[in-house]
Amino acid sequence: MYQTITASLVGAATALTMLAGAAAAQDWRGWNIHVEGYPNTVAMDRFAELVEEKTDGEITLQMFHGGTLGSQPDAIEQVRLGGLAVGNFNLGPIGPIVPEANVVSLPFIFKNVEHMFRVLNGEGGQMIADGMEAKGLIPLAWYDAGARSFYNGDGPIASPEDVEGMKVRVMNNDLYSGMIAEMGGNPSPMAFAEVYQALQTGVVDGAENNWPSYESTGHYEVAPFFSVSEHLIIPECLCINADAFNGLSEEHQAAVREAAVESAELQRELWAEREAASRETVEGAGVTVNEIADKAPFQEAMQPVYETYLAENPDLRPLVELIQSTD
Ligand code: GTR
Repeated sequence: MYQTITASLVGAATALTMLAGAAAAQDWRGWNIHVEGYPNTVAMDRFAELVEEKTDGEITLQMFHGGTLGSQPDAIEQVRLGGLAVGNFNLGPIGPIVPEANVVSLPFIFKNVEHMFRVLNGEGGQMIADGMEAKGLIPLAWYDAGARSFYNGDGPIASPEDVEGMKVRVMNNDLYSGMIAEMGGNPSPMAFAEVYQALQTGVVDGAENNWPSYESTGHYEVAPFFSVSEHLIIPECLCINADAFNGLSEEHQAAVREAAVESAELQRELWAEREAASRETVEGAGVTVNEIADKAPFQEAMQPVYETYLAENPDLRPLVELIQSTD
């Protein structure tokens, strides 16, 4: 009898310990759109390792790469709602949900990538992060995504007039559709995964992206003219569901944030290398690179895009001006 009671007490205690353990341990799932070896993929895997290490295995993260868990707009919703814990997102498709974050999708708003990071590290970055958190997403760190330029199959784009009548794939965001329409082109919002085939079959005539994505997707094979317009410099985030993050202990919050910052440092290093390597790869494959000496006509053509954005978001004028006046 005595033994039976002891045994069941021990059993109950074990079950309780297991339960407590289960409540503390967290198994996260993460989304990423890119292929193996891409800087963001490597950096998100590193984030997963670091989170596990720094929380002594109390938080684990399983990463799903290549967009296997869905398109980017869907994945953003999933992280907002908590179906997924984390994701590496471009701020382009976050813009339609978070007006403050949409400011980075104004063409030519940043002078270069360094300027973008200076803004993100200051008050402007805080305003963007606060806007995102209010919509359920916390940006733990910022990734580099370089500058985006136009590419197509028919010949170089040297001036906005060359875009006239062209069907151009853009990410889902009205600002990008406006950007193409202002040059007389036909914007075609479409998921990243569909672009190769759309270019190949002529559903679109062109698209726009940075060097690494132009190369990793093979778009250069079907759109071999790359015109260096650098019309958009859009940051990316390592984003987490706000409730998941705010529900962590202070120690775990610090550990996860540290892991994200280290992951971003790695991403930016790898990004610099990959930008150069991708350019070399596509040039080696016969891509014609058209440097655009004078970008002023493109910048002027974008004025109506700014006017529409500011008319729809008058309260964000200070943020636009803050970015424009940041050195
Ligand atoms: C890439 C970016 C992806 C995705 C893609 C696109 O540069 O890293 O997150 O936004 O562009 O054009 O859809």
